[in-house]
Amino acid sequence: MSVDKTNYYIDLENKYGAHNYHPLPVVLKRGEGIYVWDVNEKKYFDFLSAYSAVNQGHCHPKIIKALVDQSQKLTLTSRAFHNNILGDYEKFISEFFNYDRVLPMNTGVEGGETAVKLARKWAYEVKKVPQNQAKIIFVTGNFWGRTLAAISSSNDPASTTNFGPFMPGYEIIPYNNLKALKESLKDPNVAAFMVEPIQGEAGVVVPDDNYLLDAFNLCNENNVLFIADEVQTGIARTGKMICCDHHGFKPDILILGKALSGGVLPVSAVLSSNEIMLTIRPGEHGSTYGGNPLGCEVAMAALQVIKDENLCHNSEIMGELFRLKLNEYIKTSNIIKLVRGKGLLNAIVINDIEESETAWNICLKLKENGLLAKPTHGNIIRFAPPLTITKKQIATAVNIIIKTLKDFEQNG
Ligand code: IF1
Repeated sequence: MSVDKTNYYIDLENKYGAHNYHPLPVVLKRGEGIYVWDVNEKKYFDFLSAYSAVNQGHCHPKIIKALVDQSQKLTLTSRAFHNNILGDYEKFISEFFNYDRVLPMNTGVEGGETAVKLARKWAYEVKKVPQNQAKIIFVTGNFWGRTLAAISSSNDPASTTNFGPFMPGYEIIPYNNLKALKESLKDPNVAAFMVEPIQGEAGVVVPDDNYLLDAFNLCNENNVLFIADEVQTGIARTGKMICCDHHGFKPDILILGKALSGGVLPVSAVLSSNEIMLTIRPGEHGSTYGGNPLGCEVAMAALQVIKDENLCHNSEIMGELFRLKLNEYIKTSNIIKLVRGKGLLNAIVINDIEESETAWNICLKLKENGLLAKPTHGNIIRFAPPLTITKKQIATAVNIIIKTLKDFEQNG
């Protein structure tokens, strides 16, 4: 029996790393498809998918092949020079999502920053909003990253406390509230409305069916850009290629990240029209790694896998099966209030106060039983496996979840 090195690795992180996370006490060393293994070779269902970054499954062979092949040719040129990959990628992804153009970045939050800068540029140069008066509307419960521009739009003290002062020109209105949006759109200086179609971090909060399309139409009527942050909901996670596809409209600006590279390396993208995208001219925005040949090849392979393996459809039907099975259990549960989500972005809401440790303790028990998930807030647990999961695997995973919840109800 080999020595359990879990604590060795955790202690190193505690001693030498910033304490900016509170991970579950598990140390992973291998991932393949929907499974991960810890340093003791214990196997787990991964029901977080690195927050929906490994939609295609861990270490997908076609994405890894794209990485390895390109890594031995050319990894980074910077944008000071052209290369033989970027143009093909820009054509591929623009056509894939039916937009005129793409601005390639790296992390999701850089995508959000890019979208905010594009909206402001468009406001001053196309909508003719007076200088430095452009306003961006966000909603309560939003999460689009950790930069100062991102947290300036947050109403979560965990994101904002002692990080001020904050970005001006923002307004925060209630999510899923068209009346509030209509009121805020009366201001002629509004450049854009930025929203997640489903709020991930807030706890997989699904708005009313009509909310997104009505909000999009209100923006259109008021010459305001609709920015969809699909960093977490995009790339087939909710059963459609992007979540807005459930509602039959195309956002003016689309932000993608995470699974755009299948969890292999950071790739994000902002897609939009010529009118909006060309307001940014040479030297006005970018990033050292933005659009690097390695990331482009990986992203094209990652998107192709979504299509080739029909992962939108699989996400939709496996998500329905997951919610069906859990709703069966909920009828007799006194610990779970409800399950909610779309496709394979789901969460259970625990019948307990927000500050309770219940969700965390349930996740510890799930880990013991071979399934990894993490609470989003005190009483909500998100379940988001890779989209390659099969019916049989869903059934096994749901049995683990229900067994764990039943044991928890009886023994705490
Ligand atoms: C962490 C949360 C999820 C996002 C949406 C942009 C970004 C994210 C809708 C920024 C990132 C990540 C960040 C990661 C954990 C995870 C997360 F819990 F933080 F909120 F998924 F819900 N838009 N979400 O969800 O993308 O810059 O990170 O690439 O910070 O621990 P990023």
